Amino acid sequence: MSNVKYIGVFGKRNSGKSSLINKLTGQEIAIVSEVPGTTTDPVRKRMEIFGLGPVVIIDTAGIDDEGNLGKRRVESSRKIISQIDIALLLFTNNTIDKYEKELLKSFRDQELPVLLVHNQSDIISLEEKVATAIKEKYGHEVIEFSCNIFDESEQQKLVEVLTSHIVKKLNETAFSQMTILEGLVEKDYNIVLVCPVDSEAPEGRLILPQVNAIRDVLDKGGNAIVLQPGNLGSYLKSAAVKPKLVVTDSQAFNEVSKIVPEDIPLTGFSLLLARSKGPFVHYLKGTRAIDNLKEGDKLLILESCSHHSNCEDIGRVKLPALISKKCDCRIEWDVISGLDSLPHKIEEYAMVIQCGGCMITGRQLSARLKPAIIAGIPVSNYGMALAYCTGIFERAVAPLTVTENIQDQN
Ligand SMILES: Nc1nc2c(ncn2[C@@H]2O[C@H](COP(=O)(O)OP(=O)(O)OP(=O)(O)O)[C@@H](O)[C@H]2O)c(=O)[nH]1
Ligand SMILES: [Mg+2]
Repeated sequence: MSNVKYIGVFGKRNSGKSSLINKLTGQEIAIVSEVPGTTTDPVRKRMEIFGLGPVVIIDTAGIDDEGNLGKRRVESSRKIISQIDIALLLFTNNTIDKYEKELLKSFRDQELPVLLVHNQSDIISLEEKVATAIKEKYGHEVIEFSCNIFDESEQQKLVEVLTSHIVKKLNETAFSQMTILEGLVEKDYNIVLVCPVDSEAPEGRLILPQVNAIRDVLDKGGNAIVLQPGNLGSYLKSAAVKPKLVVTDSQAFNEVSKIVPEDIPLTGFSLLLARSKGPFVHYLKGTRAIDNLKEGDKLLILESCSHHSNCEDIGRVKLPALISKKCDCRIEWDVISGLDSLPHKIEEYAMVIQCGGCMITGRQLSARLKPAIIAGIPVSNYGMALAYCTGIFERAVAPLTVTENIQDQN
């Protein structure tokens, strides 16, 4: 699961967004100039922030850009909103006008943490009455900043204050994410983890959900029994204590379900992943809507990594074929790759299916699905939809729906 935090920097042209990023990173990575509209496409820079770990800072084009090209730049800046964990909104000259107001509204709609930064305070300093009015109206403190302090140690102090605000805000508003076995493992529980080591398994290692599960069992003081499907039957026969739960790779579910007696709860890693990250309650309901799909309905497949991955085959080939077969009709599908926002005409789709989202944060995932959920479109994810189509869904979700810990993280 990705722990990298994404920080978006927004504001009008020439407010000093690129300058501020250079100060934060201590490098001249973004081009700065007095010409409004210098930054055109979003620019990403990875760095470490003490107390926070790795972050990606995203520089954006001015939100007041004009003309045809300018409008497209504004659009690309806006797209960043659904990809970040915190926004820094820069303004100058004590002025918050329609541009900043619109942005603040978008941030609020996405429940995105925001820091308001009054930049260029060396030219015009922040007025107390403006800061108070902003606090009253929007509930945000304003941080006074300048990128143009001659004394280097004074400049560094300002950077440290800003950084500590970022760390504080992100820690306060940390998007709650369940651990993979949250509510399913306690001290001394025996949890069997079935991890096939076949041609599809990566060379020399386990995959992330398997590693996370082992770690979670150990953290809670339980016992992780890790084995391959072929050893499961003899283990269960000889085990003195019945396991509290068996978790299997979903591909081996059918084989494993024949071995595990009905009175032992059984689930799959991909379902645990879906539960720990994403709007699980919506997934549960939405997945069952596969039965309602009819001839010509259109699916929207959301693939959250833009690089080539083996999920590509699941989303573009396996899943549509399985769904068509399950509902016995021809369906169509579009794929959105990367972190682009959902299409405006989301209502055209009968269902939205999201990948596991291993490369993105829980907030990014929920922000992506929110428009579909608001529009009342059923949402599901790869693991859950596959489980549904292969007939293992009900048994595999049963252990996850009896825990009192289901969080609706939308
Ligand atoms: N005096 C002063 N000048 C600043 C400050 N911050 C930025 N500038 C200057 O303002 C101009 C614009 O700065 P940029 O960092 O390029 O602004 P930007 O918001 O990235 O602008 P666009 O990319 O055009 O949207 C440059 O000439 C900077 O040197 C500041 O705090 N004080
Ligand atoms: Mg710039």
